Amino acid sequence: MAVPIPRSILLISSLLLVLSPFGPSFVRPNANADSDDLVANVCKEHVNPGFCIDALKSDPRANTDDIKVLAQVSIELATFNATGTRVKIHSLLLASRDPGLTDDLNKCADLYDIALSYLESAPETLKTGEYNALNLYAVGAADISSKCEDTFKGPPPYQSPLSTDNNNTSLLCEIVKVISNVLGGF
Ligand SMILES: *[C@@H]1O[C@H](CO)[C@@H](O)[C@H](O)[C@H]1NC(C)=O
Ligand SMILES: *[C@@H]1O[C@H](CO)[C@@H](O)[C@H](O)[C@H]1NC(C)=O
Ligand SMILES: CC(=O)N[C@H]1CO[C@H](CO)[C@@H](O)[C@@H]1O
Repeated sequence: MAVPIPRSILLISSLLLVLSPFGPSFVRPNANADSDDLVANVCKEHVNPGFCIDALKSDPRANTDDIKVLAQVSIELATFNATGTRVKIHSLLLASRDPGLTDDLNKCADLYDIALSYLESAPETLKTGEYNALNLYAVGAADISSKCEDTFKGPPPYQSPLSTDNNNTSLLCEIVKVISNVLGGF
C-alpha cells in the first residue's frame, strides 16, 4: 500500500530537481535548444507559425541548428505534398463526368506540373547558394496553388475539391520562402 508523501517533501524535492545541476537540464543536455530556437525563429516570419512549426517538426531532421538542413527539409515537405496533390488531381480527373470540372482539373494538373518543376529545381539553388532563385521558386509554387484554387471560382463555379491541398501546398511553399529570406538576408 502506498504511503502518502507529505506535500512539503514533494515540493522540496521538485525544487531541488529544478535548482540542482543534476536536475532535468543536466540530465537532458540542451541539445534541442538551438534547433527549437531555429524552427521558432524561422516560423515567426510565417503567415501561420503554428502550421510552420508542426510541419517542420514532423521531420526528425528539423532537429538541427543548421538552417540549410532546415531549408532542405522544407523543400522536401513541399515537394512531397505537391506530388500527393498532383496524384489526387489525376484520380479526380479519372472520376470526373463533368466537362467544366474536367477543364478546371486539367488546368490544375498543368499548374501543378509547373509547381513541381520549380520545387524539383529548388535543392540545386540551395547547394549553389542562389537564394534569390530559391525564393522565386518558392513564391512561384505558392502562387500556383492559389491559381489552381481560383480556377474553380468559374464560370461555371465549382466547390473546389482541392482547397485543403492547395492551402497546404501554399503554406508549405511559404516555409521555403521564409527560410530563403533568412539565408539570403532579404
Ligand atoms: C493539411 O494540413 C493539415 C495540417 O498539417 C493536415 O492535418 C491535413 O491532413 C492536410 N491535408 C491535406 C489534404 O494535405
Ligand atoms: C489553411 O490551413 C491553415 C492550417 O491548417 C488553416 O488555419 C487555415 O484556416 C486554412 N485556410 C484556408 C483558406 O483554408
Ligand atoms: C502539412 C501537410 O499538408 N501535410 C500533408 C502532406 O502530405 C501527406 C500525405 O499526403 C499528408 O498526410 C500530410 O497531412
